[in-house]
Amino acid sequence: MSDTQLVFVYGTLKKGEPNHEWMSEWEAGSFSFVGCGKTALKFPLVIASRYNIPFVLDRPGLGHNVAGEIYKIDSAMMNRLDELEDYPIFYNRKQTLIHLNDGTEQMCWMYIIEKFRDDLLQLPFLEDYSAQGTHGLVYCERLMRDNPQEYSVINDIQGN
Ligand code: PCA
Repeated sequence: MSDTQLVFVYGTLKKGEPNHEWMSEWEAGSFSFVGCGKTALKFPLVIASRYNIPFVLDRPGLGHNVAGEIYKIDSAMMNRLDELEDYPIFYNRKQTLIHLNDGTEQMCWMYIIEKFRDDLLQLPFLEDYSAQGTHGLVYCERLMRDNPQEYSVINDIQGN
């Protein structure tokens, strides 16, 4: 694979989660699993919006060392993930240090929300996301969304 970058996924892109196929069933780009790990810094990971979307909020120091998976991806796959995450309009992405479970560490891209309503910090902070977790907040996939005119996820999260 030429032209590769590392991405750390903590939400619906993880194996077994609702958007993993976005990566695994797309032939035009490549990805390979590197390992599991945790963010070196603590971050608030919350589930929010009417579609129960997981978000890491850009407030390092709050919350937990978030668990996730590291993938090596090419630039076509990076573009593909950016499309899903609506980068840079909704999620931004930043390089952050990840401690891998094998004891090594790597700087990886992570999708993160920079602009958000203050009261999202009142939500429970998760450490290891699963759409089917005991929180009961099952993720609503894009294709299943009702997309009413009066509701915008971005405005909801950003508090516009
Ligand atoms: N997808 C990205 C960010 C949040 C989400 O659901 C991920 O899994 O890391």
